[in-house]
Amino acid sequence: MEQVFKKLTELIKNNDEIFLMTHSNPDFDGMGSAIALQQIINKFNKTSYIVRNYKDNDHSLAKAYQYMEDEHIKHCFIGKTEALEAIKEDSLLIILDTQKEQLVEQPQLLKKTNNVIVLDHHIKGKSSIVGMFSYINSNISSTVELMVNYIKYLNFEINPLVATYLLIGLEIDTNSFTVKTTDKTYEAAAILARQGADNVIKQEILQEEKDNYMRKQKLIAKSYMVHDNIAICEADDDIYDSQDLAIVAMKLLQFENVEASFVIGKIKNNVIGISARSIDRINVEEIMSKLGGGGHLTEAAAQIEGSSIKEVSKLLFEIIGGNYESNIY
Ligand SMILES: [Mn+2]
Repeated sequence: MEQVFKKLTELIKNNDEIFLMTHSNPDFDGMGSAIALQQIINKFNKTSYIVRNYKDNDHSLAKAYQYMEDEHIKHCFIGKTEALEAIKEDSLLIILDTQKEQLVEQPQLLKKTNNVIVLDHHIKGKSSIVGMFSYINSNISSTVELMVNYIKYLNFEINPLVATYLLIGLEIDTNSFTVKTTDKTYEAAAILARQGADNVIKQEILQEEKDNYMRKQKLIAKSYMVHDNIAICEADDDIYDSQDLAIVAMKLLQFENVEASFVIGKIKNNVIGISARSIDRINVEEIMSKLGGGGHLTEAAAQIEGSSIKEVSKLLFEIIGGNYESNIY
């Protein structure tokens, strides 16, 4: 990884204007990493912008942005339309926590510059962005883990609040240190704790509105088992946040005998989302890719336009139906 960090540092130092972008519907792994990287870039006295969709209303991230304002932590966001106007041909664009063009916050930015760096921890797919420099390692738990190693390499002191965001990202991506967690992941957590990551602020940020919690509980109650080891939940007709579907899918893994979970719900008026999770024996990435989605062995998702929840459930059953055992190894 040292070579990667050397090269990354060199590229940052050689560019005066840098754009940072993660996937749309950002989480603390992608956005936390972008915020941390911006802090590093500030240290090198370079200008950088984090591409942000101001229409996003993720409750926890909104709290995180507010804390940054309150604590006067230097940061610089740019709207996804403004970024299109601001980026120049020779600007450096760093993509974090995804490598798929269709998943980034503003795909059109990729057409504006050829100076693209991709830093990601998802399995390399066929349609990955071709950057001038990429580091994609699916053996690490999260983009945060990569970022913490970079911080360590630079001997950089990160703001305790940002360390807190990184810890949240690490916890979310590893489902609280249960998936993809290695000794290095715990080491990253230890570094963040040493840099002042605050467990009280972490809890405050992750606290949610009771109504929202109850909505998810209802979905859990609606779930049923298939093949004795797969939990499926078909949501009602309300529109859900895709992250909430993911949280429910994750929760379902906590129940006895559940080896994989699929949560199907409306995420936009004519878009059905499926969030899939597994404890390891069932490859949900394989299943979701058959529905046009993707992800990891243990966490994946798909979005289907112009279908109903029932129709999507049927499609899922066609895949996991009779020969679902082929997905077990
Ligand atoms: Mn991630």
